[in-house]
Amino acid sequence: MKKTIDVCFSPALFHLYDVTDSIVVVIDVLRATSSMCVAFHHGVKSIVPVATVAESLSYRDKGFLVGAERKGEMVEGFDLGNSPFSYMTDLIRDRNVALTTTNGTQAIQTAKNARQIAIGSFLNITALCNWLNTQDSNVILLCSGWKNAFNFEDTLFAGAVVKRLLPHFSLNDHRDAALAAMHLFELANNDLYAFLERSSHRKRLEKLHIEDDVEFCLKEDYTDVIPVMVGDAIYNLNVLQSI
Ligand code: 3SL
Repeated sequence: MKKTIDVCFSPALFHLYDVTDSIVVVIDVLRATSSMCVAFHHGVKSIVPVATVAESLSYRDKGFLVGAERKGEMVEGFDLGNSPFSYMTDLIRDRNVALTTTNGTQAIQTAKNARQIAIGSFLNITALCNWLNTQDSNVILLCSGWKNAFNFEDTLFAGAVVKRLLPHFSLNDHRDAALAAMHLFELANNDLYAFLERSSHRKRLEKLHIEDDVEFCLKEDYTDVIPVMVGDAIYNLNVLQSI
């Protein structure tokens, strides 16, 4: 039987999905899962996604670097925020990081009952899709959205993955989300950045003068890392497999 691929537009809808036999790919293109991909590309050892700022800070005593984003900005007193550019540094090599962000790390928590959790972004799309193809498992693409609401950028990425995987996977006959995401991606494909011009999060980040982050996060294949959750932390699968 063909494996299935499905899309969940928001963590608030996630209870409708049967995740126990699925790999759940958590998506927060702007910017949490993009920054995680960059961090693993630059040698971070692990990332523990946590819900609250206080929880993240508590990891400092355990020797972790601590990261926190709220309202798009790094929380004062933390080592790291949520810009992919802040993870392009040797300072994170072989370090454990605790991170909380507004939606991305919360979505990862939401997916905790999945058979496996992987982290997706345009920055690792080809490596991720190649890996998903080789796995004997259904796939659910979980969009982090914004505070439980739909957003464009995560849906566009989900659509890009569906388009790539569809020849090898079948769609859930009872749901339209995967097809809708793919159609949206096809509509936007020529210029994702322009397509997102009026989108809520691009506007939010524009106000913070971080359009560069948006442009960067829409680039395909910056890295071949596949971050996966093991226990409470995320690791680079390529590193785990080489041990
Ligand atoms: O929502 C999140 O988790 C963040 O990625 C939001 S932001 O891009 O850092 O504002």
